[in-house]
Amino acid sequence: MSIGTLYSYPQNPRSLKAHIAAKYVGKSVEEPVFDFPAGLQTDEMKELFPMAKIPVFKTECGKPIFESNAIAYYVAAQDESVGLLGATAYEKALVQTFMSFADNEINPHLATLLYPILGYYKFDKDAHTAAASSLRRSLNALEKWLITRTYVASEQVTIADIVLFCTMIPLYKMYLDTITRAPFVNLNRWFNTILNQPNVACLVTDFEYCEKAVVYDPAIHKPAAAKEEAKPAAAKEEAKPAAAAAPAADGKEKNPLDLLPPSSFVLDNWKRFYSNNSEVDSIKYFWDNVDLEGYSLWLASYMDNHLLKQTFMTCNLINGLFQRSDRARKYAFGSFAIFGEDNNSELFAIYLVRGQEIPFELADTPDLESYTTKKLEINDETKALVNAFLTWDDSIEGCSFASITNKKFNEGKIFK
Ligand SMILES: N[C@@H](CCC(=O)N[C@@H](CS)C(=O)NCC(=O)O)C(=O)O
Repeated sequence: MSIGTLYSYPQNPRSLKAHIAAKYVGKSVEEPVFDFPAGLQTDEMKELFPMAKIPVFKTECGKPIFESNAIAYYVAAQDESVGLLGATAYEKALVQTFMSFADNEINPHLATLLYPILGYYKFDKDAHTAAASSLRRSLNALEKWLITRTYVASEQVTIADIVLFCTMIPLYKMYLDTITRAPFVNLNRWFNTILNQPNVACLVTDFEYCEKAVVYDPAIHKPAAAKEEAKPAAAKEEAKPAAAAAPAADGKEKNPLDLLPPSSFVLDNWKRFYSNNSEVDSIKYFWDNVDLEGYSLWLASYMDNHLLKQTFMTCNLINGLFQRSDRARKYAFGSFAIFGEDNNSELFAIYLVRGQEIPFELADTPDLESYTTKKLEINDETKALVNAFLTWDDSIEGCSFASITNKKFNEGKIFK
């Protein structure tokens, strides 16, 4: 029996919340084909749904409900004995916790990260970086919460799992690729558990985990006309490339880094020297030749060391970063080092980059957002650190990792 009508667009993850809840309570929710936004502009619909966003819901007696969580809640409340609302006062509070968490601690960051790709928002590099960091904090919190729990609020699926799951679908489809999600073992297990619930699996039939994160590219991700209509009014601005690329005489756009004053230090020569000579000779070559006006040195410190497990997995993490940083090879050299041992390790890197900022091509990988980066002022301590990253051997005179870690060097990888 239908308990009401949902108005939305097909495959809207927000509407999915109500459809899943309906499966659990054994009711059905109608969802006729709907012309959005025109369908919300009739006098009747304007009166019922002043916010004019979808999804919206009319109960079988014509009463309006808007906000997708509230719609799903109403559906779940059709049979409280199923337990979707939580059994005790405490569980009910946790249900609220994770519905709010999905809306406030996941969705806004997801929107900042993914909506530019979908053509809904203008890309903003600073906002993107901040959102990636805030999202990681939220994912870390969920990861910890789920160490001892199968579901977020109860011993069984609740509406909180459903809401959080639906909110996270776009992340698992587009952002959390194999390597990025690898540290979130408990969160992944939870997501997969919900995905495979029969009441979910019968509705989410085309889900595929993201293998490689979709990265914003100004040349590809222009706002599409069709999508323009659905996006929030405040976001209706033309997307522009984040890094200003300057037109060259031949009409092709040049990377701003190629327009910097020429440098005496040739990155390719350095990479070749480093590959073909001893580490000790490389240190000498490096400091004899490096031009720290045309280039800068950076320390990158991985922020989620507590999530690092076996060293080979950390190597995969680094390899993934290297793959996704491919277009930065022309402008950067890096040395990555893992310290400590399995389940007790730390990850750091040193980058030499063209210019005085981390190049867009490097910063734009989702991976680098898991690191704090600090420009190195050159003094004896930082020189010793750079030398240690070039030799991976701090027993050599003039090489020392002591300023960043007291753990022993374990394994390293070079980005060149
Ligand atoms: N918090 C609301 C958000 C609804 C929402 O943003 N809907 C989008 C489509 S998924 C929309 O209608 N956007 C059009 C607009 O912002 O004008 C909910 O969860 O229902």
